[in-house]
Amino acid sequence: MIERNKCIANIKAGYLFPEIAKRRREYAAAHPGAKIISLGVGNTTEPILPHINAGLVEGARQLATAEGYSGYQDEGLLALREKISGVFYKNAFGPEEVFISDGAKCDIGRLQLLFGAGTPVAVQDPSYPVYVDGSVLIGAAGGWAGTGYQGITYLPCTAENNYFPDLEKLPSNSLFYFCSPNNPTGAVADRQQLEALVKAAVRKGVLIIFDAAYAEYIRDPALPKTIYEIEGAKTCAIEVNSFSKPAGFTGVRLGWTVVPKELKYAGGESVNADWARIAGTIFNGASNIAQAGGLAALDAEGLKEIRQLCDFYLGNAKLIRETLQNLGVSCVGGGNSPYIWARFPGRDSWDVFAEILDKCQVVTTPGSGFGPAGQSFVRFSAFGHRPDVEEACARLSRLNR
Ligand code: PGU
Repeated sequence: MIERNKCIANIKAGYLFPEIAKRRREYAAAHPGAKIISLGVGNTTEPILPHINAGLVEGARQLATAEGYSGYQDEGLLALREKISGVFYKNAFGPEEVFISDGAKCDIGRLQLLFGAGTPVAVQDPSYPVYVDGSVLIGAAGGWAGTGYQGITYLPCTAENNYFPDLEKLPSNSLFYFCSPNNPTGAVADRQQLEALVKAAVRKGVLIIFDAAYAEYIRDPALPKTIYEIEGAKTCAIEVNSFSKPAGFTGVRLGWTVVPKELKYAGGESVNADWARIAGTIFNGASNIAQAGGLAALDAEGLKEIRQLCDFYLGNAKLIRETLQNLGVSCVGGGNSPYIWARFPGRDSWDVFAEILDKCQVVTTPGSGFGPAGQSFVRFSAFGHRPDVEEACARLSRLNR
């Protein structure tokens, strides 16, 4: 019979979030009637706001008309690509540099096809698990029959280094996943840090995949919302982004990836041209309805709704953070991001997860699931209905008993 892909044999048995869902189900089965509140997976909970929703509805209505009907839209609607460049990048990119996707996660997985097996990969530690699992899955780092996770360079981001990695340790000619505002720590890299990052990447021949999925949660105007605010970034960075967290599109599915024309491989070939080739070959575009919603999200009224929605979740984040601090738990994040990163010194993350579930019936995410430096931490997500978040905060006081 055909052999199994060795890369699948290399990957850890279960993806982090389904594992958490499984533990929640087991707890619920053993404790019938328990009202469990999830501050675990970062999944949006609030209804899509009216103007953006009207865009989605109109997109669907158009499909039923002779004039408005549309079929395949491989590269994404021209108007949406132009609007993304205008709203987020001051028109620094032509539409052929902005690729519409069905979400950031999907593109994070597909982007690895550009580099293939054996590519050295570096990540911030802790980081969103898709960077590491996606790399192992395609045989980057260790290669096809390779060493799996051992081939990945983990760059610790801890309180000691202000959640910014030691760039001296960044391997040359590698792919480096960098997420700001960070999932899970909530840390946001400042301008100086990103300048150092771009400089190091250019010097070492590193390609940065910059994940800006939480950029709209930044409230401090001094903090960069995109890597392209930094000079030189067009020659060393791809940026992925999403409508999921700013517009509540986690279930609608819409994102984008910027691949600048200036970005070149070692041999001088265009990364943009290859990405256009790959996207055109194995991806048939995001839903036309979702794209109509995206267009509405980026006009003046839609941008107001994005701000309103992010402010709501940031309000939750503030409640969670203050509650934890009042309990004497040291934590960071939550000010410019929807995640709070809480430290329980000397404890195992999964034990803390289990204790919070058992005493408070609140689901969190164990920090060790994001990398070795996440040990002893748990992540609290601010995505939840306000009464649930308030109830969860009230229950957290049971941790002291
Ligand atoms: N990038 C980052 C940094 C994320 O945290 C997430 C979702 C995504 C991308 C996915 O964006 P889409 O555009 O919706 O594809 N992180 C959530 C959900 C977990 C998951 O694996 O999807 C989280 O809880 O970390």
